[in-house]
Amino acid sequence: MTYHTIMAAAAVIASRTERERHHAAVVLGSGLSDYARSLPDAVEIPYADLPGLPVPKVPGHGGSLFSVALDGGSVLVFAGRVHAYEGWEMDDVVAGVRTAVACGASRLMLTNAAGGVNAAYSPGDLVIISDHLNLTGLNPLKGANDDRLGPRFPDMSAVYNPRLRGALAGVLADKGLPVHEGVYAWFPGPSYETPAEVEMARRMGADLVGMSTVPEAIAARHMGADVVAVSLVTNLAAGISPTPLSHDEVNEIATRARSTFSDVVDAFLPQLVQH
Ligand code: 8IG
Repeated sequence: MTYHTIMAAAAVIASRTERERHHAAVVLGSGLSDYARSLPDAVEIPYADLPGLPVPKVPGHGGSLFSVALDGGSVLVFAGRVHAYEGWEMDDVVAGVRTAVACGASRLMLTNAAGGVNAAYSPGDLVIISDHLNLTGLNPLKGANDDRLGPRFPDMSAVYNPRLRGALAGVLADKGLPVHEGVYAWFPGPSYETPAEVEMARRMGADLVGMSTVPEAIAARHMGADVVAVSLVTNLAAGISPTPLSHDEVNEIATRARSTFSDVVDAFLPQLVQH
């Protein structure tokens, strides 16, 4: 996705929404896309109408962008993301995030479903990501750097903004939910990890394992946006869980956690916009 394409997509968003800029953006993870349907008076733009945006082929991953006005600003909500394991290029994986930042979104909330490695987590818990381990060998910034987007060697010492993490922790605490923070290890997938791989990740400092989020976080920080990310623990990772992992189990937990997730995002969005 060239600079020109990013700007073209941002121009479509500005004209369709009649909003000159957006202040923040949210990316909804697997099984969490339904949240976008609950937004009042949202303007929907299918990804297919946006230059450079990949159109997800996976059922349940959506494929529309929603624009919504809140007190104090407007937010872009991405319902549907694509993953490297589907065969997409890194450039495609981060196209939405780059477009959002080009629209003015200087704060980004990333959400995902993930496997829990930390034994203190239970399926259904939300975990605020404090840092990540990139175990894929992939990087969305590989290749020629476009200096208009950001620097060649961007700092990654605070990918997940401490103030935004604190604000999100406050929302969880207010709702009486467990407040967890943890390190997210990005694996390429699509097979889940072996127990040995989960044990490796745990010894490296991982609390969560997943197949998304990290490339978007890197691309957003490259462009200077502040990032906050949250994982819904839908399963305990292999070897932590006594039973084999199943995608059905993951979907069932995501369905059950849907209303909690919605309540948390609803409460957090105004803070994300005004931060
Ligand atoms: I949901 O256990 C979900 N996504 N890598 N491992 C990895 N990704 C996941 C997992 C998991 N659960």
